[in-house]
Amino acid sequence: MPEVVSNYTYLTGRTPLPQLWTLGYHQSRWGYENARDVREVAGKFRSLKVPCDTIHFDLDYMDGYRVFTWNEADFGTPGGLLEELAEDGFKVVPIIDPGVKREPGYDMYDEGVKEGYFAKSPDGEIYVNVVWPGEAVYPDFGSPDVRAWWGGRQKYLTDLGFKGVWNDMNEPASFRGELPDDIVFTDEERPSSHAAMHNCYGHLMAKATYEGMKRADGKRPFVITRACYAGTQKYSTVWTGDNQSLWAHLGMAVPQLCNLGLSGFSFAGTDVGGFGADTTPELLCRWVQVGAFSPLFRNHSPKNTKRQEPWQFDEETLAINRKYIELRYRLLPYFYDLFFEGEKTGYPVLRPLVFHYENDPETWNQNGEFLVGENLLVAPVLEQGATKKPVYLPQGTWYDFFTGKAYAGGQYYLVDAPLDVCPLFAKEGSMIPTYEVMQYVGERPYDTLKMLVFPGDGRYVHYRDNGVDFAYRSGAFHRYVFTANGGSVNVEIDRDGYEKYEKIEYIMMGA
Ligand code: NBV
Repeated sequence: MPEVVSNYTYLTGRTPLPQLWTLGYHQSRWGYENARDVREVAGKFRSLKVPCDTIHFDLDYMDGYRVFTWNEADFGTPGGLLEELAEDGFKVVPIIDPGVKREPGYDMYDEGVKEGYFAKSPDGEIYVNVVWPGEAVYPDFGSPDVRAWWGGRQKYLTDLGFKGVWNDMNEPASFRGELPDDIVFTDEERPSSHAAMHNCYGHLMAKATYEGMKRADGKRPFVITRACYAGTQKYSTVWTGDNQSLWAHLGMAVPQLCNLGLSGFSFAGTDVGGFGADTTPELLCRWVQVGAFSPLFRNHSPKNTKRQEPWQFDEETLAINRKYIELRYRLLPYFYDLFFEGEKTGYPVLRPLVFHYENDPETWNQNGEFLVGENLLVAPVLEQGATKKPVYLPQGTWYDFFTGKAYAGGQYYLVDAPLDVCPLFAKEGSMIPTYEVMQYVGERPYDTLKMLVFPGDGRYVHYRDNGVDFAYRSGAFHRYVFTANGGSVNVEIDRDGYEKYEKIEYIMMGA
């Protein structure tokens, strides 16, 4: 199976190493309607000491839902709020939909009409449907010129201070019926049709966005897209769209993310807490436990539902959210190493058990647990009211990550899982790199690496770079190789292209 995934991603492309902050916690809500609201949310994260790197701006930050504009009436001076949030370590990611408001005098519309950048009806008229801004037209992303134009617009966002882009509604969605099959789109240099281009519309929008972001700030672009195609992993992360705050949808999150991983989408996530309908304290606690191990870790919900930031319920819910978000921040170097490896091998960060144990039929249908890399096995509680979890551990010895208790693999266990426990196991011989908890990536330098060393012999390669740009591709990184043998650990530096840690601590795990 690893070979198949490796070959498939060789053909369609691999998820590139992201910026480190994108692996932290993201808070979103379609319902942050003004600067005051956003400031309050940001302030709560810092005062309650719940780590958070990213806040997402949904539709309301735009002026009348016109893409590449800013709503000054509710969000103040363009970019001012972003600067303020940046001082507190927050990165902001705005939503951008493909539909451009049909409005003479609006620069995006005027430019696109002048240059012939919008899809047309067979009679040659620009095709109009309805989305958030009302009547809207659709950029023809199959054309390289349109992608270059759209890509160039990302500079407007980075100049304001935005750090990534969230592409939504790019199926493309429409409110006044489906786009007819014969709408004329372009396929590179050739005229084509909606019927032929529909499935790759989101892919091409993400490609335009990625390339534009890369040109705009030279950093590793952070793009999220709702619609995608084979290969979109080269440009963008994905989320699983509008789930509901239902236990059944939490249950689906595990196979969805495993399947996305096997399909090359290493950087994927679900809306933590569930998007539609009201979440509950218990559901949010169990979802944050899955989210903490999902490559993309974002809590998101819409207007007219109960708010679901970590503090919206009781002290216990807040404490459980904090515990798992903090655990995620501790595990950041482990996730980052997996992304670095994945860029070379195509192996996903989050994997089904069968990925590594394909000869063990017991792993074939395990939809209730998953691996993060080869060394961590996560067995989240996915059922309402459950405080025990049946866990299958594959061959070898596994160690409870929290208590150090050893379990012989190749069998099932019924383990205790009260609300604040997500059963988590480390494989024998594994070494897990961790950082101290910070409130956001870069709050202080990561100068100490804490290696958790589980009993057994093993080898682990740890990677370190500036976490931001493409310098690593010309060798600006550090690589440490750890070997555990008979109870002692040895470290060698096999690539010396970046700053060293000041200190490496070893924490011997196991009961
Ligand atoms: O932009 C509003 C929402 C967004 O919050 C959600 O994440 C997307 O999947 N968007 C869909 C459009 C409206 C959906 C009802």
